[in-house]
Amino acid sequence: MVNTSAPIPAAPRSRGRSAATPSILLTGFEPFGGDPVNPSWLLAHALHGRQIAGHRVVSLCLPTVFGEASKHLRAQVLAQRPALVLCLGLAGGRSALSLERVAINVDDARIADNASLQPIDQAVVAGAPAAYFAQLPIKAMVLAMRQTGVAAEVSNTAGTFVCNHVFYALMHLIATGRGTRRIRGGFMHVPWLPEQAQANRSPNALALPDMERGLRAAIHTALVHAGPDLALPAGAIH
Ligand code: PCA
Repeated sequence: MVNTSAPIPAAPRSRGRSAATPSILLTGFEPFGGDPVNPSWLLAHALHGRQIAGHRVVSLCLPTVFGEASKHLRAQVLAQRPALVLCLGLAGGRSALSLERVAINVDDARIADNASLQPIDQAVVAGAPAAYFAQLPIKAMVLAMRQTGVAAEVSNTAGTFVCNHVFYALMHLIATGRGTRRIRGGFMHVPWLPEQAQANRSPNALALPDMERGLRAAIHTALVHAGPDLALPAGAIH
């Protein structure tokens, strides 16, 4: 596993005028599992083309399909060579923006994906490490999100469905790809929108503008935070 306490370098900045503007790849997912919309894509789409800390946001919608999603992500990362990749996904029922700490090498689908695939206990990448930590200052990002007034937390499981699959594939690509080691990557789950929560009889929701405000703060912090992550207690007892 990657050492989570290693200092995280500041994002590389372009020097001369001719250097291309550094970029961020921000992904969301298409709707799945009967939900008519996926707020993860609404959020990513809302930030497409924006500048954050001197970086241009490029947004990409991933299919909620095992294999296909990671293939699309890989192609875009290798073509774009962003400084930061942040993938977003919906976790209906959660009450806060959830920055994921760890991706695990398991696909175990409780429901079928959008191509009717339902892998059970398969490796995301055969023979690869059991897990990778996000390469982001997750505690500093959680604090920055909370300071905008939005509920935010560290999550210690991204599940075993397509989100974890994509997160793991991203971190494996960064760790093993050609010239990809300087790319920082991670994953954030987002709650239902209020109307989705209501339809699912859940009290847990966040409004899109609140999530967008938190997300922008999180991205900004990911880009400007240098050195070790903050030692903020944000773990879980169970
Ligand atoms: N959430 C699912 C997959 C796509 C999405 O937005 C998940 O948490 O795995």
